[in-house]
Amino acid sequence: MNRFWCFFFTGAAALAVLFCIVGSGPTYRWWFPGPSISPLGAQIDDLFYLILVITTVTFIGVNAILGYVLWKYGSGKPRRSDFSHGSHTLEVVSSIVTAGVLLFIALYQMDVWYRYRVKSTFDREAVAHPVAEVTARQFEWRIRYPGPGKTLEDTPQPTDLYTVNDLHVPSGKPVLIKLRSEDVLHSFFLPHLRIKQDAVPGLVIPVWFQADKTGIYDLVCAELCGWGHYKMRGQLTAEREDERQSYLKELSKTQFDDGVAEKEKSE
Ligand SMILES: [Cu+2]
Repeated sequence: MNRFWCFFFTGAAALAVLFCIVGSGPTYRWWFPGPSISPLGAQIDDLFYLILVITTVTFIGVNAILGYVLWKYGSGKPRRSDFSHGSHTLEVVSSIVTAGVLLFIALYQMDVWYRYRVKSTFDREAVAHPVAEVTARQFEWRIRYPGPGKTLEDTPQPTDLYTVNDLHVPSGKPVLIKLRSEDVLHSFFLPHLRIKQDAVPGLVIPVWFQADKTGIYDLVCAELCGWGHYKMRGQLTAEREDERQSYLKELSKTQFDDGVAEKEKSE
């Protein structure tokens, strides 16, 4: 019975590791919805796995020591505890090692951070022609596209096209959206691309990404923004440029339809 706590704590830690291994496998996919479809996302995954390896090794190491101590002192006759000031050397070594690991991660991730966040590194073409303005509000994504052949302006234009919860972007090249919020904090999250950016009231935040595979992907809100947070489920449609153009044309037809059939107009 005295060794119960040893089994309890090491067992719980082993179960946690086991769940993570099984859950991350292709059967359950608790972590990522498949491999990243964006080149930057793949780099972000590499960082994620690097940090995961470091934390897993630390986790297993710490629990092994805990298990050993519980095993060693968890049996035998109860005895008086030793009084100890601790070990100065051990504290210095563990502080330096921890600082070293953190410093390494901080430096190692800078390249990815730089590409993702520093405006001067953004693709020039994408910056010059943002595909859309995405405005988060309780509880939907409002999307404003520039009219055909137009460039997105900061303020709404009569030729702009509007839709909700469906963001169409061309695949295979970097695109930029302008992210805003109308009310509270939201978070623009494209899990398949590993893109996540807070939408902050009062700010217009440029977000760039590149979907290399055509398809329909999740666009969700990753910030608990009110009772209807769960309803902010949109989609990202990555398609060929010509498909996107015909989508916009269709959208424009619907939006500017005055209810009079074409035939009647010409009469
Ligand atoms: Cu939200």
